[in-house]
Amino acid sequence: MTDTNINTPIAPTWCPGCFNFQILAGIKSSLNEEFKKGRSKDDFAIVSGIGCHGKIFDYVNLNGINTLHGRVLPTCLGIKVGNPNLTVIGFSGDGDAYAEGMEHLIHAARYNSDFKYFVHNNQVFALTAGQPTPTTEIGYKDKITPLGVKLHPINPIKLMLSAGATFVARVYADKPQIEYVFKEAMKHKGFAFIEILQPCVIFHPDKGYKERTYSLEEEKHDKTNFDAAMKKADEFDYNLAEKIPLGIFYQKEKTVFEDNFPQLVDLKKKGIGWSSVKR
Ligand SMILES: Cc1ncc(C[n+]2csc(CCOP(=O)(O)OP(=O)(O)O)c2C)c(N)n1
Repeated sequence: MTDTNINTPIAPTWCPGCFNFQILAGIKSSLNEEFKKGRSKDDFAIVSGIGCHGKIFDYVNLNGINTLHGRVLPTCLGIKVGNPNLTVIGFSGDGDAYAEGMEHLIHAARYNSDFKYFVHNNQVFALTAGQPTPTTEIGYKDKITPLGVKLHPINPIKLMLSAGATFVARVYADKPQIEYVFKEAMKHKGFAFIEILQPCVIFHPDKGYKERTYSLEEEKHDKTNFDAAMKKADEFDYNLAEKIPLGIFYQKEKTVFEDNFPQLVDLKKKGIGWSSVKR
């Protein structure tokens, strides 16, 4: 019988009310939807970094690697190159993705390897008690920044668009939004960058963001239009903003990294690593 039980006996140690619970619930139900299509646990590998987000690795019973801080993307790439038939999913925090792992992020967009990458962006290094990250808003104060953050945050959506990413999305840490974007990302052949706006109930609670969000899909945003995507990315600069667009900013087809290597194309044809379903 195909093993599809992704629960683990480990009790989550996230804070009560942490929005990582929403992300976990969305990821689990999305994986269960994949299993209904006949796929099994052997078809997936997950990678997480170091931080509160990284604990997701302990709560989803799939193979993978809880890797070094900032090294989720090269680990995903390594797994994908080792077996291109695996569906590889990476999880990072904003510190993990945009500070320690920044150099990998740009190249991941450029490589377009066929894996999915979720960034739990709570705008702080949460596990180490709330230090500012590259997406913390100006004025944020903590013990190591008593005068407040002075630097302007980076804009990861614009960065990913500029670096050539083929799937660029942002959602809020709500289970249904995770399910929506997971489904869309799974359909995409190539690197999928998904930023999740994730309030940290202790160090960076929602600063009125949720009520300012709106859906790009409902606004009939053309996700094939690069210039329109850039314009939408500009609407929220990670400081206080009028409106925060959510959904898929941009999507396009481009050669997948693995398809540049005949030996990997051959492995794909043989379908090694798929327990039940061939693509
Ligand atoms: C190379 C390295 N630098 C720093 C640390 C210390 N460290 C552990 S967790 C963490 C914060 C992680 O923040 P983020 O990636 O935003 O994840 P979050 O805890 O917010 O989910 C840091 C700085 C480390 N483990 N390794």
